[in-house]
Amino acid sequence: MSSLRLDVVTIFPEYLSPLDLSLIGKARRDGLLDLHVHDLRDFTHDRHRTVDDSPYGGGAGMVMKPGPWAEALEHVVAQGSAGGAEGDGDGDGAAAADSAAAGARVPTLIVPGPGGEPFTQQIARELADEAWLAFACGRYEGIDERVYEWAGERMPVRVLSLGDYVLNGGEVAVLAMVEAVARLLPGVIGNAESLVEESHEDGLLEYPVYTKPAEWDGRAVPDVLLGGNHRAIAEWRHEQRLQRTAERRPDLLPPTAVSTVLADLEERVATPADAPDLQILTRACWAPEFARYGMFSAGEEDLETVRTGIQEWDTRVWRRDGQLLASVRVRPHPTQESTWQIGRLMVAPYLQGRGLGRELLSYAESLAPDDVRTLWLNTGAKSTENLRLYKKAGYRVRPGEGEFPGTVDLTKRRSAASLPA
Ligand code: JD8
Repeated sequence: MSSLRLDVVTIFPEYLSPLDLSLIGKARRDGLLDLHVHDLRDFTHDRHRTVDDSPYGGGAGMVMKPGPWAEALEHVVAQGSAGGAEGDGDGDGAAAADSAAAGARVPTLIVPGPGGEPFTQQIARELADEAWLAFACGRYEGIDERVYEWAGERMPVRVLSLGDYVLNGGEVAVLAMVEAVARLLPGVIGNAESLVEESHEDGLLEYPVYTKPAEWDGRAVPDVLLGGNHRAIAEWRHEQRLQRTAERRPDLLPPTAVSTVLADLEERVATPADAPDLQILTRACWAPEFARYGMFSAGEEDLETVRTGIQEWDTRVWRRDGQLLASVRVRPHPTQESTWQIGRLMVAPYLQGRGLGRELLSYAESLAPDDVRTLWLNTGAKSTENLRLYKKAGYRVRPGEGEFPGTVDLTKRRSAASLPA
């Protein structure tokens, strides 16, 4: 198992001592991580070991001198690539051989700075694939700009920011970046499995976690977690992750999950002009049915039939930027008294699984006139997702074949609550 070599240059070497602790400390002892900390002042030649001077052009504070930085980085490159005879000179006595950065002639230099590219989990993954990283911890008002140019002529340089707030130096950022990178290395985190479902790993925030006791301070653990139904637990956790991300970090939501509510879309009563788009949405939504049953039913409707449907049903369409994303149609059941027929509940495939279907159904139910007592649906006998959604919404499958071959009818008594007072 190859080890990642890390060199950190700073005027506060003790600031990095937290990396001796916990999993990162263990990873170093297990040889998974080869960390070397260098004191920038060791690369000065004056009695006061000066690393800073006043800024050209005036202004507050001091700027870090280029000379010591160049010497320090030359030392790092020399030690790391050769694994230097006398060891790597950082006094940790690590044998020369194992400190050579396997296969890398020069390190990738990371310079933390408030103006840098935002550091993210994606960048952490990229850096974890490297063999050798060097970190330059600035202080004062920053490092003389010529050091960035000088280094860029010798090695890859990335200026990274920990976040949109100001720190006094780069050390805290290096601590965070080293931890975020090192924990992705094989063997550092006990069960790598737990890495999978983490925040930012797949873009969503993590789900809430609970442990014993099941009742604490009169507060219960969600039942679904106690039920042992792993599929239900996984669904609940995914829903929690979506909700939390939508609430706290909508910017992280994948486009598919943005605005998973009808209210964000433009709703209209369909007209024959909507027929072409409705035909497309219907075919897209019925394709899985075709795969399942080899029958296409609604998906086979030609444009004229779709237009007829628009005239015979109260068809609602939801668009965003003109794109048809959802539709449902309703009408009084032609043969069953005070029964409200709901049909063609459709959500664009890439938006499915986000609760829009449930919203469409309850909206279609809300359109029922006051005299309606029964709500009626029809779906494929093997359409597991649709059947799960409808049963979850309180519908019961009617015995026998449904209105069309291979389908079932489902009904639900209209709840007193939804009836007018
Ligand atoms: C490196 C010097 C201090 C910054 C004058 C305050 C990262 N997210 C972040 N915020 N701040 C830093 C950071 C700050 C640093 C240095 C990183 C080196 N300072 C300077 C400019 C304004 N002082 C950071 N990553």
